[in-house]
Amino acid sequence: MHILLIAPKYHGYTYGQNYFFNLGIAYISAVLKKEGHDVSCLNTFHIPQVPNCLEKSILKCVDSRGNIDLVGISGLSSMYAFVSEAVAATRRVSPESLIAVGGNVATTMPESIILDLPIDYAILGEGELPVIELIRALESNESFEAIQSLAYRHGKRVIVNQPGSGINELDSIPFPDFEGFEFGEYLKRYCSQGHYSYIDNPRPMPLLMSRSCPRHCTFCYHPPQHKYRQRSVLNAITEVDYMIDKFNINIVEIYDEILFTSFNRERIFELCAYFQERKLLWGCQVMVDAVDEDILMTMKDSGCQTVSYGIENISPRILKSMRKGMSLSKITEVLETTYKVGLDIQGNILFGDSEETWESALENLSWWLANRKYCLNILPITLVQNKYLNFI
Ligand code: B12
Ligand code: SF4
Repeated sequence: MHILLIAPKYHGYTYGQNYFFNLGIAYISAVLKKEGHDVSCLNTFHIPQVPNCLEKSILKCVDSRGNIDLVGISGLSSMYAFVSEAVAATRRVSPESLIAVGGNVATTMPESIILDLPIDYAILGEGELPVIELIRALESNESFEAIQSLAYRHGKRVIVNQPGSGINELDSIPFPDFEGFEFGEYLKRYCSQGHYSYIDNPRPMPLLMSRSCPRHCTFCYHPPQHKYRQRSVLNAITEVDYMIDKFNINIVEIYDEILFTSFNRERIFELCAYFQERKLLWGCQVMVDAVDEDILMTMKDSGCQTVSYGIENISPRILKSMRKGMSLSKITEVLETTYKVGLDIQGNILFGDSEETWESALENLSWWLANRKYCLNILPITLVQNKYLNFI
């Protein structure tokens, strides 16, 4: 089957800037190529901003292939406008192509996206298995009934099948298709800009070591049926070794929501030893209760530059309401230690929890002001349409 995959650019992106590589659709491309499909990829971050640029780029892909059977578009909920534009452009230049939308924009609102946009399918949650099964069903003219995590039109109705649980064995998934989405072009943007000013010729790669999260903070979205799963360290470092050989990468940006937890810390020591040996710089996100001074020093010595913490609030009442499972004393202890060890800190203070009061908001602001040295962001919580939040 001839497939075109479209990686979205996020709102506010200016052509030429560096950006965060879209791993999700690169994983989809890798499994489709492994299955023997003919896959074209369009990385919309690389499209110059000229009139009708998206449509012209899609047309170019369609023309170069003769025809495209299925167009797959990815997006977060915040990228709805982009997805809508990409769907309209696809319908104009290739009216016969089937269109499937994946990513959180589809996962969180499958019915509305199918009813509102002229698309054929929405893929919910992790897309590797459902997209392969969808294509098999299309090729053999079979029904879609048994395909988990698929939503589709049926007359005027939308059928949303049972959600699947994702892939259990993460090591079995092929490495993301970096080349397909012009990874060399992605790297060029980092070399010409000051994002990693402390290093000559920065060449970062994104890496995903786990999927989902063992926690259930109220404001954070995960498809409920996806459990927390981890790749083996060996599998992940094999991917990094490949990227060093292929693209000479020297920075690893770990996209995991939490790289390790208080119950699997041994991984971090293994990983640190590897980063140190390969002289790589790296950064990650963790919860404050997973680290201590020993771990932070090992991380620093191994090339870690930045640790991003899920802090979110300092009021015990709001932390409880958010289900963060953290205490202010642990937060302050870990921030102080991280600062002392010399790691850059990232983190947010969120406003707008359902229990928020003027008093708690002011309490947070005063704390934030008194702790400006940690450079934490202050952000509102944004609500999106999400029926799955009911599960919490
Ligand atoms: C890295 C990251 C970013 C990067 C950009 C990522 C990118 N280029 O896509 C940056 C830092 C820019 C970012 C920004 C934001 N992010 Co963010 N981010 C992540 C993070 C940590 C990892 C993303 C990732 O690589 N996941 C791993 C891949 C494998 O999963 P995936 O992308 O979902 O892809 C799978 C499926 O969705 C599906 N799929 C995806 N695309 C397609 C396409 C097709 C055709 C098919 C069939 C299937 C398919 O299959 C993929 C493989 O299984 C996730 C959390 C997470 N672990 O997912 C949050 C997450 C995606 N972010 C989130 C949010 C809220 C934001 C912000 C809105 C935050 C803010 N308030 O500013 C902004 C939005 C930016 C914008 N302007 O639109 C939410 C999204 C919620 C939602 N409903 O969309 C998440 C899920 C965090 C959370 N748990 O709440 N983010
Ligand atoms: S905020 Fe962080 S710890 Fe909480 S559920 Fe989301 S990823 Fe997990």
